[in-house]
Amino acid sequence: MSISIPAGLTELLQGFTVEVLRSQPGDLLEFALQYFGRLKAEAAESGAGGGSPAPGRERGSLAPRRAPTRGVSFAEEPLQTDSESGDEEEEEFAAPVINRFTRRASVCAEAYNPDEEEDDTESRIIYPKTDDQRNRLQEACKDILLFKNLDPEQMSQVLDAMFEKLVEGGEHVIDQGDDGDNFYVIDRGTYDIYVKCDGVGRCVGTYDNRGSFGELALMYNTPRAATIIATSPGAVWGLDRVTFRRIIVKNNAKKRRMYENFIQSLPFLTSLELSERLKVVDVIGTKIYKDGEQIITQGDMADCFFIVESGEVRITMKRKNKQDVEENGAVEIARYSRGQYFGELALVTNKPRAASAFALGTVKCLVMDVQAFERLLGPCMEIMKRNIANYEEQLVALFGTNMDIADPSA
Ligand code: 1OR
Ligand code: 1OR
Repeated sequence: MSISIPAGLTELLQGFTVEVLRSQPGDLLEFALQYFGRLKAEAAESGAGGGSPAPGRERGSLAPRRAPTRGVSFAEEPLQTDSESGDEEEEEFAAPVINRFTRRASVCAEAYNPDEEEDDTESRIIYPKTDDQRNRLQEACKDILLFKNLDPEQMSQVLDAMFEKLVEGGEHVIDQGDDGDNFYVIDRGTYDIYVKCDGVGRCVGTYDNRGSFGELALMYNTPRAATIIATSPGAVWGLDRVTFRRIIVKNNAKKRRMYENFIQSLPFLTSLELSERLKVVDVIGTKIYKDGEQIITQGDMADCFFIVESGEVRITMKRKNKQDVEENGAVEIARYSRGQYFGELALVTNKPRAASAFALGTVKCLVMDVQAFERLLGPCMEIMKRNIANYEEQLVALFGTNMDIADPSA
């Protein structure tokens, strides 16, 4: 016997369940009456005719989508005043919460006041994991920059809430224009990033067995900015939107308070608008290196960019002789301290690291991944390329030869 499940039933009940878990109402029946009553009213208002929510592959129509810029910047948006907070409550209540099962349901584009968010232990999401899963998850999350500033308790809540999703080659993990449901950390597999330009999708980058994606729609309440397609069988770890906002977005507000002034003071970012600089803060992670620790290895493939927050960084370079055998030792070619950057060259030229970097004393760096670098620092490229041109001059002065780097003016 086959039972047919009405379209939208799963999303409807899951949305409700998540809202109950989040709000922990005293009177469940009363809460349900209000929840579904409001859902019905919203549906009627938006012309959906009061039917059940749209099924999975359709964009839901129950909650209005705000302008994409909504909620982009905490610093620019004042915190809720008392007179506004009533609206805020209604809105939060009205919009069904996105979870991993409702991929294309409408986004609850709530204004977010990180300081007022309750740390409600009972609404935590926990996916039990095998030892193997936990080990792989920990390994995959080790270098995720968005997790770098979390305290151990926040990190353990994030790990608990993550769930494994297997993907097939050719599968779209994210489609541009959709509403955001989850943030993803790559466990394994390769993925292409496509961005539509005049309606035509163009591959603008790839992920190779590491990294993360899907944070933008959740951070800024915007539609998905790119399509992510698996180019091999693989697996990703998902983190639901509610947990992401409760922990990562809240943490980003703290990061903005910590780094806003520092980021404003960096000369090489002068070409960026204020809001773009704040987005830089949102994606950076901080890494601390012990005295003598290697930060970059010459010849490695590159996937991130560094800004020195404190301490000193030594840049050294080895040269190869005519037989392609390494010459003895490396030469120190530069030192960087607070406010200076390094590790941009390989990202700009798409070549291996041209030099190595080591910590002199304890060093703290702000680190940005290559996708964020390309997405956010385009306007700063002229300044960086001018500096790269200087490297070439200094290379000639030091070694009496030119270095094999791309034409910086290209
Ligand atoms: P999202 O939630 O918008 C798609 O869903 C994800 O793709 C996005 O978050 C990012 O995590 C990821 N531009 C926009 N999104 C990108 C980009 C990107 N790269 C990765 N994502 N650009 C490519 C930079 C290499 C800029 C293209 C113009
Ligand atoms: P990367 O991604 O290649 C090593 O990783 C980083 O060292 C490099 O980016 C630059 O940020 C930094 N030539 C090449 N890279 C340099 C140089 C440099 N100085 C710093 N880096 N030269 C020295 C100029 C003072 C010219 C060669 C001697």
